[in-house]
Amino acid sequence: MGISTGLTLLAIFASNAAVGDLIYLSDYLGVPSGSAATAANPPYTSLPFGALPYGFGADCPGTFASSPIQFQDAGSFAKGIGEHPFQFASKRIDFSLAALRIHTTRDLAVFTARVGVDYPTSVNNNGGVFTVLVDGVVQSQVAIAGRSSPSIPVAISVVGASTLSLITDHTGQYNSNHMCWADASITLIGGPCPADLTGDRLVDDEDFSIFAYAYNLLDCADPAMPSNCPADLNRDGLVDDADFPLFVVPYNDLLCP
Ligand SMILES: [Ca+2]
Ligand SMILES: [Ca+2]
Repeated sequence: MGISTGLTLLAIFASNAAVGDLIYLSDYLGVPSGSAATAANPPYTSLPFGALPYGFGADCPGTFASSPIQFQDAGSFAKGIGEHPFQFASKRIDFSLAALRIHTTRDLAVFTARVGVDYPTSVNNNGGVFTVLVDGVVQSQVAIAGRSSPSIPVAISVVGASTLSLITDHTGQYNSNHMCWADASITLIGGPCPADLTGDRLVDDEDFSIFAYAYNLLDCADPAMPSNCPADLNRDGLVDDADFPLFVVPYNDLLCP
């Protein structure tokens, strides 16, 4: 079920991408908000090293709990990712930033989250280490002793990076150990660049060929049209002569603002 759900989420996200200042990574686990993940969901995420495909929560603590993430010192959070390391010691989600980048017209800048152990669904001798990798290099490592320990904010640059990995390892009791990345998100910088149809912040020949393909199809309702009809730059349902100047001016400039 993961792929179709992911595409639905993607369509919702893509329509909002140009106006938002951040994206929530829980929208890319490929399961509905409030649900525990039951399968790996490429292309946004993968579960490497033989990680078991469950125990990840979208906007919830993970595993079977559907309640919001809640830290004793910081209240509850509408968005976030829960990881349940369970007896297998380590949970890891790899986000493909390249895959995410195609669906925003701005630059991915900084990963931010508040890490802690979910208070209602964990016990006090749960706890562990939260590790953030960018392109396989450790950028942050934070230990939380248990659900009564203060939550801690993390902020890591992902500018120009390909992969963001969120790893939890339990050091305490593993049963009901719900280690959470509350508000896990990536802030966006730079101006919107809708003529960049490939998400690489350049408006070049690659974008031109995508635009030309859409221009020949004309109608956004054509089944062959790319999802969400990105070449329809004035959003009137057609890719036609009205869109052409909106494409060709940034094409001449090459660089996004
Ligand atoms: Ca481009
Ligand atoms: Ca149009």
